Amino acid sequence: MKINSIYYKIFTIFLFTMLICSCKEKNEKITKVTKPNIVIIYADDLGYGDVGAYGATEIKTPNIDYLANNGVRFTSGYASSSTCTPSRYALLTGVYPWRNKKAKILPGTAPLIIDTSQMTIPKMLKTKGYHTGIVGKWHLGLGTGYTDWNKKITPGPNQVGFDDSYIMAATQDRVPTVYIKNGNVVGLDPNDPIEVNYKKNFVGQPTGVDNPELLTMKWHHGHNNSIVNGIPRIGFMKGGEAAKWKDEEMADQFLKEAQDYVKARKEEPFFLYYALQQPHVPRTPSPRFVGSSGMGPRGDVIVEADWVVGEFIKTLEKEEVLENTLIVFTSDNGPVLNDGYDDDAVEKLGEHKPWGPFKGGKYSLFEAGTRVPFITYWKGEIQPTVSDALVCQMDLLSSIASLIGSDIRVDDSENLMDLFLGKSDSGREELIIEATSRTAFRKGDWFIIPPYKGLEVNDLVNIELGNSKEYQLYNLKEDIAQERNLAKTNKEKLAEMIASFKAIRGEHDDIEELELK
Ligand code: NG6
Ligand code: CA
Repeated sequence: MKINSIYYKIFTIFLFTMLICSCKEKNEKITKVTKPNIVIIYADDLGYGDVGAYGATEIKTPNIDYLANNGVRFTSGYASSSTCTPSRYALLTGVYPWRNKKAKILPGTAPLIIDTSQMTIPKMLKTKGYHTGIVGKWHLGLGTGYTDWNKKITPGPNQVGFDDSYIMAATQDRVPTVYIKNGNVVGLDPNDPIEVNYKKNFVGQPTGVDNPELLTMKWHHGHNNSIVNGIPRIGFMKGGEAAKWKDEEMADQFLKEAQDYVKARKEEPFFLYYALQQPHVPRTPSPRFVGSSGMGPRGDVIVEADWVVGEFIKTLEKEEVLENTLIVFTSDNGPVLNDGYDDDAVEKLGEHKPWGPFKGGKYSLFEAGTRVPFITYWKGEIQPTVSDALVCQMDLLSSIASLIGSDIRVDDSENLMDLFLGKSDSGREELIIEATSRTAFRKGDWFIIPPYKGLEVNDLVNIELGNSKEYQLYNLKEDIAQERNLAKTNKEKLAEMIASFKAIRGEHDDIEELELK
């Protein structure tokens, strides 16, 4: 009898423990859904057609494909602009880039273009207890006008919402060619100060024009100022020898920083904006990837970027946070082959079509300029889906806010969280896209480009820019390649589109596109 009652007691305690455990699990599940980690992996100049899951057959991107095939693969996912700075501005602030006149391709010396009082994704996340970090390309300006690179560089990412930052200031082809961690140049020798000037060279410093014998990579257009690691850049730089990055190690360096960030912050909800530098010029794959694509450096750095994505996901898995992390993978603008260096991108392209089924590319108002790979992945939460709904990177701010229970919303940024989670198929009704200070408009399946005076084709990069003296009207459902301008035959639709476009954009002057020299 006594023994029986002991057994009975033990059994009751066991039942209780089980009950408590299952409740705890439930609670954890609830926490999981409301406070996932958020990671945005942002490629630079990666085209719609550069990714296997989006139709590439000549180049292999198994890791990005994994995300696409096990998450939501958007076929109408847009960057806000066909160049970098405006797209990044819109991604982080949720505001159309054409509302900010400073949101244009910036030199490395440009001041910060995000107002420090402005809402951003990381700021919004911080109100809900997130830790926030950025690793990779910034290109949104630093400082207030004159930057002393030898002192703390501020304001920058840390003043617009990032707790931790490890960045390159602008682009891989622009000086200063150094990493900046939380406002300080990494590895700077105080006895060898850095000076940067975008207008004139420093006395006695070699340049791409004067010293072709020092070059390991040849410039084609632009890119003939200071030489760093044998590569001629945009802008002049002096000093900072010990701090200069090694181009071939950049992918590994950013990956390591991103992995370290996850390891350091895995206990708290975190946001990581991981801004890859590939496949922007100069294309400098690690020796491990040289020849990996058979397509020359552009293909090789895409293979490298895909590898980086795979390694990063492995880290999330190893640190046991993959199932609690929403990953967004996308690109800041469409593809370009020759963007200023002779690197065989054109010559070794073969059958590969970086622009996918679309017309145009980087700098263009046509679809390939802004329609990019756009993937959301969340292990265990998102079911594999393909969505044709219209979405834009600008929508992430309000959408993520709604996911984590924040009331913060920004007008231009639509809350499409259900769509991002694969639980809805309704997206935006309309979207204005930008390309080097010009704008165009999509509503439903229709797309208009107002008349612009600039070149129709930029011969240097060999890209159709979308300029025409006449209005252009396309039906994207029937004419994905934008070959049939219906402006003259469907005047009613044209008038309707112009009215809807103006209702958002307002009256504005036509601005001529930037000149690539
Ligand atoms: C252009 C550069 C191009 C690239 C681009 C910015 C020249 C001739 N071309 O001005 O190489 O750097 O700016 O690219 O200098 S982006 O992806 O950051 O927008
Ligand atoms: Ca870019």
